[in-house]
Amino acid sequence: MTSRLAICSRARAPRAFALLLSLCALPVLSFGVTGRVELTDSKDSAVKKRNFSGVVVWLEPSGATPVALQRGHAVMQQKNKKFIPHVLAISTGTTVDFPNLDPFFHNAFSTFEGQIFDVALYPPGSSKSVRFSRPGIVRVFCNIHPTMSAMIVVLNTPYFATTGPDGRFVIPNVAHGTYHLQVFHERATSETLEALARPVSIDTDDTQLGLIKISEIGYLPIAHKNKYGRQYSTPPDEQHAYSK
Ligand SMILES: [Cu+2]
Repeated sequence: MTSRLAICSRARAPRAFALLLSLCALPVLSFGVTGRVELTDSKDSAVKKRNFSGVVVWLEPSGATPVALQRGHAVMQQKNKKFIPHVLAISTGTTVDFPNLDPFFHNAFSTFEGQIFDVALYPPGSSKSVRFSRPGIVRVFCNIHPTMSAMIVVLNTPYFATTGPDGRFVIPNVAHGTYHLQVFHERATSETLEALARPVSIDTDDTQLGLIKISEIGYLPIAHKNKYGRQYSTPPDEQHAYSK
C-alpha cells in the first residue's frame, strides 16, 4: 500500500502540494476490515456450489462514543419478479427505494417484526420509498408474487458489508476502537448467529478477521402469507392484467 508520506513526497505542483499537505495533516483514521464467510450444513443448491453470498457482517461500536450513521438512500429493485439485491444491509435511518423495473405491477410489504410497512400496488416504471427508522431484520415480500422475498438488515452502525459469492467481505474505513462483531445469514438460526458474535479490537491497518463458518443446521424455512395474512391466490397473467 502506498503510504501517505510517499504520496506527499511526490507532490511537485504547488497547488497539488498544498492540497496534499492539508490531507497529510489529517489524522489517519480509516482501515479496511476483511474476512471470509463459509456456509456449512446447507441443503441450498447454490451453497452446494460454494456460493456464499448474502451474509451480512457488521461491527457495532461497543464504546460510548456515538458513530455517525450514513443515512442516505439505498435501492432494492423489483426486476424479473425478484427483489435485487436479495439481502440489503443499511444503517438505521436510511431510506430504501423500490423501483419497479418490470412491465407489471408490484408491491412491497412486511408484516414481520423489524418494521411493518406496505407501499401498496404500484405500476411499472414507478418507485416507492420506505425509511427504516429502527434496527432489526425486515423480511420483505410482494403481495402479488409469493416467490418474491428479500431481507433488509437495519444496523446501528456504518460499518458493515455483505458477502459476495466467494464469501469474502471488506468493511471499509473503520475507525480505531472496540466493536462487537456480528453476522446475519437468513438460513442460520438465531442461536448459531449469537454464538458467532464476539468482541474485536480494530487498531491495526488491514485487520483480517479470518474465516467465519456459519452452519445452517436447525434452519427451517418460514412460510409467509400475503399482507392480509391469507394464502396467496393464483398469480395474475401480468401481461394482460396490468398492461393498460
Ligand atoms: Cu411482485
